Amino acid sequence: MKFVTTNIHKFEEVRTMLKEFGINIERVELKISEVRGTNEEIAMDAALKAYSIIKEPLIVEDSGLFINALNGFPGEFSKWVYNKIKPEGILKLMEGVKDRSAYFKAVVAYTDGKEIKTFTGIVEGSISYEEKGNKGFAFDVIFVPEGYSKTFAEMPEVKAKISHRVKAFKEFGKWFVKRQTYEF
Ligand code: ITT
Repeated sequence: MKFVTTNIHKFEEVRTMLKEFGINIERVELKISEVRGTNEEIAMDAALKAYSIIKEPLIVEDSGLFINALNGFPGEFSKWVYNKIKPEGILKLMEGVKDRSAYFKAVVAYTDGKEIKTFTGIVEGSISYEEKGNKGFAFDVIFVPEGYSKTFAEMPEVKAKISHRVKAFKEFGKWFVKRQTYEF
């Protein structure tokens, strides 16, 4: 199965987990222009665009960090915001803000050219007061999942179990296996 992404971290975070479902993924790097919209709309649009190029069953994933006190910012703009202001810039925006609750969301879109399906995963948590840890990527250094006191960047083994991405891909895995069972 092709996983179309320019982000190697996304790929590495789900590769082993998907093997447990008997799904072997191969990363394909394609520059696809993203539409403006929700993670669902972006993922579905990207899946269809990628399919028109590679013409094989594939998955794409669109994700982001949503901070409640900032009305969901950076959300669908996470990649761009990360490149511009880094976690440091987010911490500045959050100075003096009491409600630090936030969540990561990932939407996986699968298409085989005939059908298109999406699977969503969310992990709740909060924004830390400083950057911590050196594992993971992007906003992992400032995201503390609910029930923990360390950031994702300090606990990759926890992230591998509870992340938005892992949840979304597990839903996909379950659906895909079931679908194969009933296919003749
Ligand atoms: P694609 O080629 O798959 O699109 P991308 O990195 O451009 O790779 P997105 O457009 O979905 O992916 O942007 C998601 C951004 O959200 C990502 O670049 C990070 O800034 C942030 N993000 C998503 N998941 C994250 C995670 O698990 N840890 C830290 N930051 C994350």
